[in-house]
Amino acid sequence: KGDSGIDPGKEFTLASQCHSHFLILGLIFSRGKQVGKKLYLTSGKKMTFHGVKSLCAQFQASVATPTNAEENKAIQELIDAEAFLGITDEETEGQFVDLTGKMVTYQNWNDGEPNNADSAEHCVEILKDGKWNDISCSSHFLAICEFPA
Ligand code: NAG
Repeated sequence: KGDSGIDPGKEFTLASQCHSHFLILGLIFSRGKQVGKKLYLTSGKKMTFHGVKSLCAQFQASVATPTNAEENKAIQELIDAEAFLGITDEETEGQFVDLTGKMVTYQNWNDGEPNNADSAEHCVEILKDGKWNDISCSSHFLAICEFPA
């Protein structure tokens, strides 16, 4: 131990563990965008809603859930294809909630949506123009995770 009372070996281990977490984030997520207090990271890969949820959960993150026009725009600018949002009406048809079960106040539905086509659309995709469409949770769209920045 030095004068500071801190074991330099321990300090080094903590610092490198911290850096290795960022390295792993960089291997999984190809692009990111920060807006206000949120950081959105995308893997650039398409997967089912279940897949996106588990990917994000592995990093203690949630699925991208825009709560205002600025956040919605940030997500739109991040993607080059449709992506899942962290919003579903799986529990009660027509009641769209975030992954904590809270009713979503900000919504940006495309004209005529949500229409629950074939009575089988309980997830939400953001289209390239930023508008939302309800869609099957087992379809494949880009994964975007949301981190509190
Ligand atoms: C369909 C969409 C549906 C949407 C409709 C709007 C799929 C599988 N289905 O193509 O969600 O409500 O267009 O016209 O993308």
